[in-house]
Amino acid sequence: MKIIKESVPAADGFRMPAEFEPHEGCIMIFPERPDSWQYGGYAARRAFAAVAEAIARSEKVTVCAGEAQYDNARAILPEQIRVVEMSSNDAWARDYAPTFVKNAKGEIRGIDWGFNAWGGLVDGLYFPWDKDNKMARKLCDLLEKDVYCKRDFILEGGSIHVDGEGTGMVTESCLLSRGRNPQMTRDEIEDTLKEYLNLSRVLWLPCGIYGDETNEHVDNICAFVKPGEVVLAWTEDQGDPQYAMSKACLEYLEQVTDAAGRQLKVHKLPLPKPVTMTAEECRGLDGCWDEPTRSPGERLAASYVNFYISNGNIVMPGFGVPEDEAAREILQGLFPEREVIQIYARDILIGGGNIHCITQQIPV
Ligand code: KQY
Repeated sequence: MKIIKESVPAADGFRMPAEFEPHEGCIMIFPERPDSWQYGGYAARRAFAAVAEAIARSEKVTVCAGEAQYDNARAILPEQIRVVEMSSNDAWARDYAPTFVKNAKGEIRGIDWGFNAWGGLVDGLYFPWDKDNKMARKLCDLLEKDVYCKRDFILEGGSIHVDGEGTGMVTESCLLSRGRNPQMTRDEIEDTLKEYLNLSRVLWLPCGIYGDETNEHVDNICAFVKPGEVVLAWTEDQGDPQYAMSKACLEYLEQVTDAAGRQLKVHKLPLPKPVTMTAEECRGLDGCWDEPTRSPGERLAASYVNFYISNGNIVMPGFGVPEDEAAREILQGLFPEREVIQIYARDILIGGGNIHCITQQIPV
């Protein structure tokens, strides 16, 4: 594995493909930390395993497991899933597995961004994050891909979406947050995204999902379903603080064009009614000195937009609520060629993200 520091992907002819382009496979990490996952992570591991199994129906899945969970992972995951022992601080593959870029010859390289647990010592979510920060390079080594070193720029994979045709999408609340790259201007951040992902236009949504502790990653509020079309998390409840947030995003999306000059078609994807932590769930979480914890009644950042596009399926969350079915039908209509698989994902949501956050695609 070569570590590339002297050039950038766009200059070398590499671009980040859209998630709906073909995949070689998907990377996941097995959850275990007891302050993120209730009751020692038992239910979370079952939910992750269901996601891995659904994705493995149409692409190769690699699950990284720490030493303590390796045997369990190997025992409960189907045999076609590759399990490798790799240490991490938590289980958010989207955010610290490599972002992959591809050139016209079909060569794939990784990008190793800096990771500081969603805001470092300003408003990060745990300390330390050193093992997570090494995963991108370790995975590129495992997959025999050269890797661009961009550790001086803090970025998580969940904070970017691309259409594969030169358009990127981020949120201002996240990319301009004080805990990430406060020394950079908005233009400098945008130029970095353009150079590394090979974009000609970056769309800056103002915000994301209410209460999303990542400073509102884009992957929880809005996603491309094809070039020129997005799904946006939506609520009609004007009494919900999310209403103004989704409306601000809609108004922004209605007045921009993408890299190809298209006006975006926006599909609204209704959110579930607020999903909140129970006292029983809170009792199941270990504490972590000086770090935020959950409290009974706390609203979680539940959104159906946090789905994964695999080669053959859409793997989306369900929350065991009546709104699940309408959301499934909308996504099925938007992706007629891929069967939608809905997985009960409350135990992933409790950790602070969802199915998109725990997966990272490797393009073909
Ligand atoms: O990408 C994500 N949504 C990760 C959230 C991490 C939360 C840590 N508890």
